[in-house]
Amino acid sequence: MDSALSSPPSPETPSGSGEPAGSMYLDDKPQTLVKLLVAGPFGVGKTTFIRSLSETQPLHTEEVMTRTGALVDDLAGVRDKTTTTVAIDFGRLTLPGDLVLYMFGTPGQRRFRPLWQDIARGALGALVLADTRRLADSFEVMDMIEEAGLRYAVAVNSFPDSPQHHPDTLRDHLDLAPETPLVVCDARSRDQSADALIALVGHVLEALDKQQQQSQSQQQPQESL
Ligand SMILES: Nc1nc2c(ncn2[C@@H]2O[C@H](COP(=O)(O)OP(=O)(O)O)[C@@H](O)[C@H]2O)c(=O)[nH]1
Ligand SMILES: [Mg+2]
Repeated sequence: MDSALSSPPSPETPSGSGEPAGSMYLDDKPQTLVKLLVAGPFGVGKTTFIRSLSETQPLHTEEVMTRTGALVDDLAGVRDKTTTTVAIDFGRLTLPGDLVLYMFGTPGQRRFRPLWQDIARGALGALVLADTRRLADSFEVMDMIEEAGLRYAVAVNSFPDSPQHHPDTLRDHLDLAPETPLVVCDARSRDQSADALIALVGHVLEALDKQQQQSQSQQQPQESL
């Protein structure tokens, strides 16, 4: 799988040095650019996921969590977390076939809803991260995604003390439509994260294909008049 992906930036590559560093710059050839969201509740692994996959130095705005923040952001199951995402993560991944994915990590907290709606504009789909210790925490962001009419896939992140469930049980709990992909991954693993994102991209492309076929078959009778 890894060979299918372009390499992540080498740790020695200075960011912002002005040099064309590895795959930092896109080729001049025609490419399809796709905007995707990586969404989910606080501490579920969004920043980790984008860091694992991005071929460019990922951008992220994250703040050291204050005592006040600890009261607002639910720390259940994420006790060791000392930072909180107050805005977005951003990364880029090029897939074979010149598909360039722009990944936007979006906050799952209710108070960031207006920001979420702005970031969601123009996105083709979303990967929802979930943790089996607190699956319900992903419902809110799934609702926002459905309201926005975005296709999505769910990636259940494996944490050491997360209970494991059969995929059918997880689908049931999350109330997923049969066509919505569900994968289990460790966001720290590049390969597993790539598989999750590829499941989403496949799902989104298939849906777009169907839409295109439908609109073509609706247009055909009119054209023959
Ligand atoms: N075991 C395990 N730890 C993870 C995974 N994803 C993230 N983490 C850890 O969980 C913590 C929170 O992750 P982070 O990416 O900051 O969450 P975010 O708030 O959704 O951006 C970090 O300490 C990560 O190293 C995973 O899939 N498995
Ligand atoms: Mg984060």
